[in-house]
Amino acid sequence: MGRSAHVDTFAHDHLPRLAQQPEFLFEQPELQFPPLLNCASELLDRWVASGQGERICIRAPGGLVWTYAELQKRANRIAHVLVEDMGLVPGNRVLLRAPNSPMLAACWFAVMKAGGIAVATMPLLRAKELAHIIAKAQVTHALCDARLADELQAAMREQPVLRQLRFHNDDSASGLEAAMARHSDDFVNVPTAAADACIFAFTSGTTGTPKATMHFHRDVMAACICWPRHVLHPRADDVFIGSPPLAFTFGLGSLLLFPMSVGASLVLLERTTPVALLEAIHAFGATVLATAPTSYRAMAEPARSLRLAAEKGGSLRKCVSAGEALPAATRALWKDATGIELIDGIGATEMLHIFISADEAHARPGATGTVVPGYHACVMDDDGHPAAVGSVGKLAVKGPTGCRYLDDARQASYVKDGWNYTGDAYLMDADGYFHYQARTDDMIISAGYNIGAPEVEDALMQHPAVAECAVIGVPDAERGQIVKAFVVPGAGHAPSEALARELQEFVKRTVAPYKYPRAVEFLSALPRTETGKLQRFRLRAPR
Ligand code: 3UK
Repeated sequence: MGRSAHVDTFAHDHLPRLAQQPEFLFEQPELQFPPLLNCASELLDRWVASGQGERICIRAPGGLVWTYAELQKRANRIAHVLVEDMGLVPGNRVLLRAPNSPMLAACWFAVMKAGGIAVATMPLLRAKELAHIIAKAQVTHALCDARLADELQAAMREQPVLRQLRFHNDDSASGLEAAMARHSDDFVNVPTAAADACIFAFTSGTTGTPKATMHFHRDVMAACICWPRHVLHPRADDVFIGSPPLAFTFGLGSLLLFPMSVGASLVLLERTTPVALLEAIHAFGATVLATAPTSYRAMAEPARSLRLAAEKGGSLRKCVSAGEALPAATRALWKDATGIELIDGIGATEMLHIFISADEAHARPGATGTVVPGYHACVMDDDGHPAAVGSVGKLAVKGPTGCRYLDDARQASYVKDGWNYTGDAYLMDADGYFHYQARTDDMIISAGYNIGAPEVEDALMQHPAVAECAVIGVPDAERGQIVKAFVVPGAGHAPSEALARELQEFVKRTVAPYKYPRAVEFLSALPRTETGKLQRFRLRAPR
């Protein structure tokens, strides 16, 4: 490993002990990284240096178009502001707060160039959550969209460790844009080590307090190599679009890093409701779409008349689903509406990106896919031994990326014997396809039967009256737990006793009858995180 370029050694000083780290595997030639590596040089500067700086990099609504050279100049100017005006030294943590936007991308690369550590945050976070992040990561600097100033300023008052803050989207003399104008658009990147931390990604926190995961420059590059090269197969003429925030590593990879790793272009959208996203796909001629399963479900009907797919005269050629289990019903619905077979992939903040997936030619309904080259995956029994083919156990993975929690006792439950345990119950079939069952703590055990909530949800979603649904186990004196379904009725369907009974009978006819929801409750919406993930714990809480 190269000598660290970090002057502020906070990240290094807070790595999990070596014995508690996962095993890292670099089995392929393209994963042999040099000792010095700065991911901004690889993903951004490389294109300009090779004479391709005029390629289009970022587009956004309102007609904004930045070439690779233009993005580089902005990132360079911001890097100067960070170092010369704000006193950043390599290894400092820089909080980023903005909706998906070109300036957020420029700020992210500026932090990489200056050798800092980017701590991107979800736009909807409040002062309390921001204060937790600032304290945990000991954030010293922040670059923030002026429209999101209030909550950050409130958090800063509580956490004086954050000393330096600049706003962009700000016309004032003290704003970031004015400061950028005073600096050169050339910048010599800090020669970071491949094993220097460059991002702290906070988990989306569907349970417990959010954890910070640490990733290195080499991890970023490994993520750009493994899944994109072996499963997504992006092209230089692709136009990427999607909804996940860049603060979520699904969004960071799929909407910024992966397109730039092949010199493609990307569209950054602030508004990504199903209708807005569909309009943008059309308006920008997007070819690769990344979003969550619920979003595909909501877009399917309106997409039908739009003929989005390249084969039907549109532009779209690849659709990626991640973040939550993809119900077979949603895969079928999207295929029927658009003609496009979804590319499902399971990733995790701890692993940086996707490690099990299947491309459109190898997709199998009900399975996430096979292990992504570069990674190893195994379903383990309760003793930490590989489970028999076809039996349910805990998913364990290892590869070039892995879990490093910042100062967190939960490291010992995610990493055991060198394997990363994602917290998911899976089975592997004889063909090496991995089938998602549930989160390990979401398996429902009712009268001795193991029932995975997603299987019941999938059955319910095949009923035309169901827009969205979620299934949990609730305590029951007689059966231990019973299956309970929360259902959001679709347009034109009103909640009623009769509808509840009809749904129960429908599930009994679709899957083994013992799995049917003995309780049904209607809701107008399901509780979700900003990353689109269902918050089952909020359904479990007595209301
Ligand atoms: C669940 C899935 C079944 C699973 C993520 C792609 O979701 C991401 O990261 P998070 O840390 O959550 C991880 C957990 O989410 N999950 C994600 N994708 C799938 N379950 N099928 C899927 N396709 O429980 C996993 O352990 O928020 C996804 C890329 C980067 C990411 N960070």
